[in-house]
Order: sequence, then C-alpha cells, then structure tokens
Amino acid sequence: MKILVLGGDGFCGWPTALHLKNAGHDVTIVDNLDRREGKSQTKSLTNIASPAARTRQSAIGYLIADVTRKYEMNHILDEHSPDVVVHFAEQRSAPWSMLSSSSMLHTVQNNVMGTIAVLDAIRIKSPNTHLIHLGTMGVYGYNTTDDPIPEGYVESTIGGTHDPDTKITKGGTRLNIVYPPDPGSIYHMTKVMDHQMFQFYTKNWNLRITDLHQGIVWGTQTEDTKEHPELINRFDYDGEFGTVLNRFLVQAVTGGPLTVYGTGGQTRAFIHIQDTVHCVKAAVDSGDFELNRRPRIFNQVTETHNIKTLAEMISNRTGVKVDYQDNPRREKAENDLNVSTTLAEVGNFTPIRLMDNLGLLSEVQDVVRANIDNFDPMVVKSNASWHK
Ligand code: NAD
Ligand code: USQ
Repeated sequence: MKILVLGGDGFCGWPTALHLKNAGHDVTIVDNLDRREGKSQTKSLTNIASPAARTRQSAIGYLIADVTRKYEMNHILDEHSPDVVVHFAEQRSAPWSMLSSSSMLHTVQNNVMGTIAVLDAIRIKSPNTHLIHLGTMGVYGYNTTDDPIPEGYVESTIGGTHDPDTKITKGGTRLNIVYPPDPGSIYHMTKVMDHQMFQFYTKNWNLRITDLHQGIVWGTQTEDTKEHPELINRFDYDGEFGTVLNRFLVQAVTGGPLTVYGTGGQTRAFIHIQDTVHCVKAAVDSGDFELNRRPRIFNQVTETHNIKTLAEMISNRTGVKVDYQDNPRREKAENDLNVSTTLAEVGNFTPIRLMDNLGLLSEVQDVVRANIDNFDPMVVKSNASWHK
C-alpha cells in the first residue's frame, strides 16, 4: 500500500514508518521537523541521524512540510493519492501545552488546524484514503470506574428511572454515544477536538477514519531501529517531553532522584514502542472495515501502572532514591484505571508486558549509558505548572 506517515520524524512516527516500509509498503514521511529545529524543539538524548541519512539507510523519502498548511496538504494528497495516512504530526506534550499562553495557543493552532487540513485534503483530493490518527487515553480522563473504559462508544440512557442496587434503568431513551471526554491539559483537549472533527467528517462524508487512543509510550528502540546506528530512534527525557517511565530510567542511570509528582497514586496506561508499531500496523492491515458514518476507535494499551509502584520498582532495582515532589499538575492524587482493548487480538501479536520483560528496562538504560555525553541535568526539571 501507499502510506504517508505525518510526523514520521518523531518518536512514534519514525519506528512506525520503518516497520511499515519493512513490511513491504511504499512509505513517505511528511514532517516540518519542529522537534529538531522549531518551536517545540528539544535535544534527543540519542544522536538521531539527519533526514537525509535516514532516507539513505531506509529508502523512506521525507517531504518537509507543515500539515497545518491547507494548500500544501491538498497538493500532497493530490500528488500521492495514498491508501493510508497515519497522522502523528501534533504537539504532543501535556506540560509544554501548559507552559505559557503562547505554548497553549500554538498547541491548539498546530493540532486542530493540522487535523482539519489533513481531513479536508482527504475529503477533496483522496476520499477513499484511510486516515489513522494517534489519539490518547487522556481523552477519557483518568477516573476510577466500576466497568472498564470502552473503546470509544458507550451505551447510555437519557431519562428513565435508575435503580443503583440492581443497576437497571427503566424507561428513557437509549443512545450509543462517544464516551464523555474529560481532558486534563490543553494538549489532551486538542485530541478531544480532533475526535469531534472525525465524528463530523465521517457523519457527513463517510470517510474511512480510525482513531487510536494510546497510553504512555515507553522504551526507545524497536527491532527495525536497531538494525543500523543511523536508524536509531529519538529519546526525550526533559521535564516537558520526557514521559514518566523513560524519565525514571534516565534518572536511575544518572543518579536520580526519581521525580514522583504528588503521592504517585496516579494510575496510567502504558505501551512499549514496539507494540505502538504493531498496533498501528494492525490498524493499517484491518482497514477494509465496513463504513458506518462513525470513526472506528481502538484503545492502544497493554497495561496500567501506578506511578509510585513504578518508581519503587526502579528504586529497588537500582538503589536510586524516590523524591515525592509537589505535583505541578492538576490531576487526581489517586485513581484506578480500568481499560478495554481489543487491538492486540486484531493484530494477532503478544503484547510486551513490563514485568515479563524487565530486560527491556535494562536495554533502555544501556541506550542512556551509550549516550550519556548528551545528558543535560539542567533540563530534567519541568517548568510547567497547571496552578499558575
Ligand atoms: P514527537 O514530538 O516525537 O513527534 C511528533 C512529530 O510530528 C515531530 O517529528 C514533529 O516535528 C512533527 N510535527 C508536529 N507538528 C507538525 C506539523 N504541523 N506539521 C508537520 N509535522 C509536525 O511525538 P510522538 O511521541 O512521536 O507522538 C506522536 C503522536 O502520537 C502524537 O500525536 C501524540 O499525541 C501521540 N501519542 C504519543 C504518546 C507518547 O507517549 N509519546 C502517547 C499517546 C499518543
Ligand atoms: N509524572 C511524575 N513524574 C514525572 C513525570 C510525570 O510523577 O517526572 C506523572 C504525571 O504527574 C502524570 C503521569 O506521570 O500523572 C504521566 O505523565 P507523562 O508526562 O508520562 O504523560 P502524559 O503527560 O500523560 O503524556 C504522555 C504523552 C502524550 C500521550 C499521553 C498518553 O506525552 O503524548 O498522549 O502520555 S495518556 O497519558 O494515556 O493520555
């Protein structure tokens, strides 16, 4: 298939582009290189190769373009007529989106304008293209629920009488609705807005759209990125773009402490980068689904973990201390997280679970040690606050 990977220069996009290419697809990356040299640039701990060197090693072409630009997107969709567009091209840090008024507005402008420009280019130029978008588990919020959070849609009753003991509702109107969104940052809010646009574009034009709600991605290398030093993936550990488990693994190598925000009672969903890649491929491979004027939604999660338990597990393995800091974020101090997911079954692969693959923690730490000269202790602390 002909596949465009938007945001294919980034942490999730690059290994996905490689995996799809190695599976025999015709893959082209579209990226504006914002993380290397733009508004949201930060230095990867790993020495990522230039786009030209990546192309030389992988034969994946790069188009340097900004997806928010409508005419550029129309031109690219017209020229390529892709079977699939995988859309990773967004500002993806929750703390960065809460840093300042200008980072908030940039996040909304970049993510919402990018998604509508991509959608509209597909509508006008290539309406049979399957759009696969990387959403986030954070669209649901992180509330403790008795029943698992479903994959996108939930049965609901408006009105009627509800008996809390039997959990039976009599009367009322039954509706199958999108699970009520509850975003916890400006970034997460843009993912809710993206999804609303998908609902409208499918309802009105019956486009083929899959929205993947992913948990926090950990790890750095995949089978494909390990094949050559110039294929290495980026690795973020700084206060804004580093995600929690990857940050703990860097902190454990560099002497710590492990920075737990608040009590660490927050529970979050996790997925290893190799499984991100498997899950996106599964969405590509299963793209011939029946259209029903609604986007298809999957939760991309392999497990949930409590932050405190993760920190203690790494502390016990390495002897590095845990530092419980005032939480810069406005989030529940404690929650359980129960999530439904079927994509692993669709994709027919065995998900990587942290506790069965502790060697992968050591693998990340080996990558950190090999790139230790790039480590900057000044960027570890987050500068964002939800309380200002
Ligand atoms: P990343 O920042 O490493 O990569 C994003 C890429 O998109 C970068 O290369 C950037 O230059 C590009 N980009 C951003 N705006 C663009 C624009 N307007 N035009 C063209 N290119 C643009 O982020 P990532 O971790 O790879 O995340 C990719 C996607 O996956 C995001 O949409 C994110 O919300 C989603 N996601 C990531 C995680 C995670 O833990 N990393 C978890 C769930 C979902
Ligand atoms: N946390 C700490 N210490 C740290 C960093 C984070 O305790 O040093 C805590 C945070 O308070 C939060 C949790 O760890 O409760 C997760 O934070 P994170 O920065 O790892 O992840 P988050 O901000 O949720 O965002 C990341 C990605 C985002 C993706 C999201 C998936 O950056 O792109 O959408 O994970 S999810 O969380 O499931 O919505």
